[in-house]
Amino acid sequence: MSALVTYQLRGSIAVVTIDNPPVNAISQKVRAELDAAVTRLSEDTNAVAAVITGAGKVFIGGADISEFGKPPQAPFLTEVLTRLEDCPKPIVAAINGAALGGGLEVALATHGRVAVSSVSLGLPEVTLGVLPGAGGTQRLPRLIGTDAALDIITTGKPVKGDTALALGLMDEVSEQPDLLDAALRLAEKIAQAGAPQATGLRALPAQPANGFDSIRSKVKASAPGQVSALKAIDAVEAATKLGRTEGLAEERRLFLELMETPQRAALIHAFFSERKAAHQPDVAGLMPEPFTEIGVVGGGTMGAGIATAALSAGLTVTLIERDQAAADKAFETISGNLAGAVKRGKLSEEARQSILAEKLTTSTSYDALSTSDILIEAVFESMDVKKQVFAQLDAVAKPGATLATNTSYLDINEIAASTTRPQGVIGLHFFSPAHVMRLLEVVVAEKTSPAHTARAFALAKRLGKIGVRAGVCDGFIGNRILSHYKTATDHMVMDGASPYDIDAAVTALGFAMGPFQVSDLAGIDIGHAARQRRKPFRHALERSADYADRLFENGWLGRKTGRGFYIYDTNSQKGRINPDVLPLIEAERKAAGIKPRHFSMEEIQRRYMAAMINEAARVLTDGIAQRPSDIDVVFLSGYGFPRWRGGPMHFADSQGLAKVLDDIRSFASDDAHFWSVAPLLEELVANGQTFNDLNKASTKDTNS
Ligand code: T1G
Repeated sequence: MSALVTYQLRGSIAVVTIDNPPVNAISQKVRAELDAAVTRLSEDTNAVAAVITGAGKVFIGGADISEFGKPPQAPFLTEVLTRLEDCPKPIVAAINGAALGGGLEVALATHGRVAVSSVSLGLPEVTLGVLPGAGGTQRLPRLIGTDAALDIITTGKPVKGDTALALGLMDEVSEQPDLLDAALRLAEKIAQAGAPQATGLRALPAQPANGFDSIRSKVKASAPGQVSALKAIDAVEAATKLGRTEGLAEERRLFLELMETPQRAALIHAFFSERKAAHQPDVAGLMPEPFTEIGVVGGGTMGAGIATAALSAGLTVTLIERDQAAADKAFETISGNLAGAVKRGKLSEEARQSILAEKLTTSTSYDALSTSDILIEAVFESMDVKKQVFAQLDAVAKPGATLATNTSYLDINEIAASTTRPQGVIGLHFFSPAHVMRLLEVVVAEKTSPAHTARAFALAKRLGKIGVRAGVCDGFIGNRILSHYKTATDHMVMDGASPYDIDAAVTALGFAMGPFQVSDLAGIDIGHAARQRRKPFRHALERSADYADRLFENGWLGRKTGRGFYIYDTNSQKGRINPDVLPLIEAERKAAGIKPRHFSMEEIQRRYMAAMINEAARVLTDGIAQRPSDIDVVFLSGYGFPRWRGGPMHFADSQGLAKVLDDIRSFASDDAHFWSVAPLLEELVANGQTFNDLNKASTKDTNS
């Protein structure tokens, strides 16, 4: 078995390299070999110090998450790092790439740290439902202070090497190829100064400036329902009261408690599901055609957002509009989007200026797209308009170019058939704002070739988005399922539930917003248009629930008009209940001859989730989604589903599919929407299977 940790003397300094592709994750074998390397160092009479570094582009990507949920195996990282820290010879970390979770904890246990300025350093454990469990909550506050440590630990957000230097987390920043030499020099210097100081044995860190409880309140507000960050605060508080040994023991206790929570299982499921979504059986191993130039047709909100996303990823963009005024307006929108990135510290002002000067071209002529590698149309949602645009793209695009539509529901097979190159036509369904939302539904049409599919997923990764493959149908994955739980919501309103109780019930599940708050945000006119469009296809059993059309007719379109289901005064983001809505709904119920009844919060939640899961099961059966976890990824990254619940399919498994099926059957007694149960759901329950069983089967066939 090849070594995962090598030990090589450079003069009198041992270079210890962790080489466990693809991210040097700390598996049991890595822990054991790192432990052995530290022992070897302390016994090696030819060595006065050591430098630890990572092979490849990552320093250490953390503990091996695939070991989570399995019985812990010695040696435990906490103990390995205490022995490392107590080594009588200094050990310096040469941080060549991302140092995350246990990776940063290894660096914290060393006696000196040198990093490349561009690397990410962080403790993302709370985003996985756990906490830094190998000394991070004890050493980081001792090194950079309690407040700065709490910010890094409770947000899970990484910092770059240069910020780490300013915080005192790094001793030096050095660029490749000098990084190792800089670390060797630092190791030499510390060795000459005598016995190295163990960070974990420094004085107790101070209390946070505003006390731990103020941090707890902030965390509760920012991640309602999630427990990991709160327990991480408890571990840091222990660091301010206990010495290293007791503090590490408390940290371990809290870590193991979190390891057992359903939230940890859900968050790890989300982590791996996002990566699994990129595994496509028909494109495995295909090298996507390279791309550098993106063409965008349409400079409205979506087109400008897509252009912004591509520009922010370093790609060149040519955007065309129907006339110069519209092209200029698109330019201004993109400039404003990039200014937002500057404000958020994601981009420097000079980078913004150079992007606008060198990377963005606007034009009113299709000929300007003749060199684009990927052309994306984001024009009005009308099949005739799309076909006209694709006819023009087909005429000017270079051979091998990918022609993509951003449509959210139109039939892409029909659009492809209107071109001479259907194999190059694909759907790229961005979510608004396109330069912010991580989800990208990659809609693969019947004739789309694997090469263009592979390129679309490479584009998603390049844009920092999560690509999820979808088949062609009305609404693809997310919006198709949304239309069903929205119908169930409408039926509850007509039968007596208040929109405000429904919003409260859905946010109590952990969603950032309820359906009516979303409706106000997106615009009640959007919902109205969707209802008009779907009316001809409305299932005979669907009841008309057009109460929202009454708001539309009153001109109450939501935030954009300051009034919808809620009233938005200038200084109130949240909005207050619009008192005219309930009387309007009561009139609709009366006209329909409905005697309203009460809906408890629990029943609202069960109906909402049952409708979502039922349609999601149909989406799987129809082959619109490849696997249940892909549906989870769609809802986690595009629809505000609480990440610590893992997505609708993981949630269904955790509730028990038999219970979900019982719910659907019981709701069918008063709501025809539940009359058609998804056959897959009945089949899984009959076979005692879960959606995750389908995920495992899918992974087997895509790990090719
Ligand atoms: N463990 C196991 N597998 C991992 C992994 C990890 N830590 N990180 C990534 N992978 C897999 C991933 O599933 C994918 O597999 C492949 O590696 C490439 O990943 C004790 C307890 C390091 C920034 O949260 O953020 O330490 O799909 O596509 O874009 O306190 O991976 O190819 O089969 O993401 O180059 C904390 C998680 C763990 C970091 C590289 N660490 N990883 O990004 O590659 S908990 C993290 C990342 C912990 C300690 C606690 C990123 C990356 P496949 P990728 P990338």
